[in-house]
Amino acid sequence: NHPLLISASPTNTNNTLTRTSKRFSLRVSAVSYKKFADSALQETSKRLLLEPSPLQEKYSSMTGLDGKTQLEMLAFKSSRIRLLRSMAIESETMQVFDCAGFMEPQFDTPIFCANFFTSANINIVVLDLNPLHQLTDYQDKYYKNIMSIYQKYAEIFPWGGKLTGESIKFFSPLVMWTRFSSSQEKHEALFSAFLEYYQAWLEMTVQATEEMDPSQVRDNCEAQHKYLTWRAQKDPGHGLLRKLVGEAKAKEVLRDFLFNGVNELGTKTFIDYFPEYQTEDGTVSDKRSIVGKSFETRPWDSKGQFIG
Ligand code: BLA
Repeated sequence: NHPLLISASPTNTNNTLTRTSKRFSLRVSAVSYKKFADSALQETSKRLLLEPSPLQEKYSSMTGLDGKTQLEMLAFKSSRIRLLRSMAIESETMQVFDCAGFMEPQFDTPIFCANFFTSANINIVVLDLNPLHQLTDYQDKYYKNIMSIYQKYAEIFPWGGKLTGESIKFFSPLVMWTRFSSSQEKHEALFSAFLEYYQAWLEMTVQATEEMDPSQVRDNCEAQHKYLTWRAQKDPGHGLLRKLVGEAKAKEVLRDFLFNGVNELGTKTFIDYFPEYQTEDGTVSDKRSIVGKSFETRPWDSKGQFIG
């Protein structure tokens, strides 16, 4: 129990107790992602002054409609990090972890993105520093020198096969996209990969120089807004989240917590950014994808060059 968590929810005097008892009950299940968030926060507070996000008062924990599934949220900010948030979902049959870090728009540093879904049979993993821009300069600046991080895990976590084609432009050459069945070894490797990617993101965050040119700041802001708009509308976790907490609550969690900023950072709509999703009557298509599944193999070479 790190002090950050307790200071984050001053109103919940029971916090320590709930978390301790949950930890205990977790010993029966194979995987818990709670320590992932704890470790990331610990690393962050070594480098930056973290404050609780105003979102933390509204979102700390929820119970699913089944009365059993637990959802736990953490949300922090710092002078340069607009939002660092995580959600861990735990039930008897499944564990989900969604952790993201979004910068203030004066910075063009990538978005930290860890999305882990674990059920009895399968793990679905995306771990990446999602790029804000697609330019070669940008790739060189942020990824070229750290491709070794990806290479270190390439063998144990091979490319997960075809995915929603639209997703690839939100991923960087560093992305770890993989599926595997659970084993102690894989889960330990996932933990160290998570921390290593997180450390790389943290280092970029600390080193980043603030953009002074208003048009560049606008570009960063729009790129982040486009990203949030995509994920708030089409993220693959939506279906499960709706099942767990119901339609209305899921929408609120998605737009206000997980992809916070979608209502504040810009005014463009989903259709403005992704017109190919417009249906005859002007609404957004329910389809997850227009282009379909693609990229059977990794579309970047080991140096991070896009090979399509
Ligand atoms: C599956 N999650 C997936 C897949 C991807 C991602 C690529 C494979 C299916 C596909 O190709 O769409 C993750 N996709 C991402 C991420 C980005 C993206 C991170 O575009 C970022 C830009 N996953 C979660 C959460 C839940 C979850 C919070 O992150 C549940 C609450 C569940 N993901 C989940 C499930 C599947 C999945 C159940 C398998 C079902 C499916 O493929 O539809």
